[in-house]
Amino acid sequence: MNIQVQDEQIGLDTYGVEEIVELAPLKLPLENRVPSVQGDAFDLKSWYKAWALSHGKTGAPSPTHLKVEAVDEFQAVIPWDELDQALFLYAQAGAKLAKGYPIRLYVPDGSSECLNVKSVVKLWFLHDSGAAKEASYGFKNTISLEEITSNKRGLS
Ligand SMILES: Nc1nc2c(c(=O)[nH]1)N[C@H]1C(S)=C(S)[C@@H](COP(=O)(O)O)O[C@H]1N2
Ligand SMILES: [Mo]
Repeated sequence: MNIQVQDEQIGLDTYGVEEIVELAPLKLPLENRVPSVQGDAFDLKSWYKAWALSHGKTGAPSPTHLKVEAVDEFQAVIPWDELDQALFLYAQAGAKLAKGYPIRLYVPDGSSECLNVKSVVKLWFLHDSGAAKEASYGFKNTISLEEITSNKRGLS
């Protein structure tokens, strides 16, 4: 199963699990940051930097949010500030994930456990300083457009 990664300032790529893991500069046991769950994980923010670099982008501004979408259309939009400890679980006991395949997001210092999105297949790195300052999550089309874009821009 493929994972799509997009950033308007960098590009759009499609990776398999092995490819996305290969790009990661910081791999670590998930339990280092999420003591209750074991597995192999990689750090989100250093992955993003490495990905930007792979496109020749060094001094690009940080995203404002990460949006993830899962196979079941569950999605979350999370402010960049909540993601310092965020990581993706990609294997457990040397095997692909039985629950959460292809990769699962964990946000240890996030505002809710509901942000630990399973079966992530799309990552959008957003640059939208007007977007919500609080994380949101839910099934696609139940999360309102207002929640995603927030601050009621463009309505007047
Ligand atoms: N893809 C996907 N990820 C998801 C959900 C979901 O419905 N679909 N539910 C979220 C919610 S609301 C919670 S509380 C946790 C539950 O994680 P668990 O299944 O490991 O208990 O997963 C989150 N990740
Ligand atoms: Mo939840």
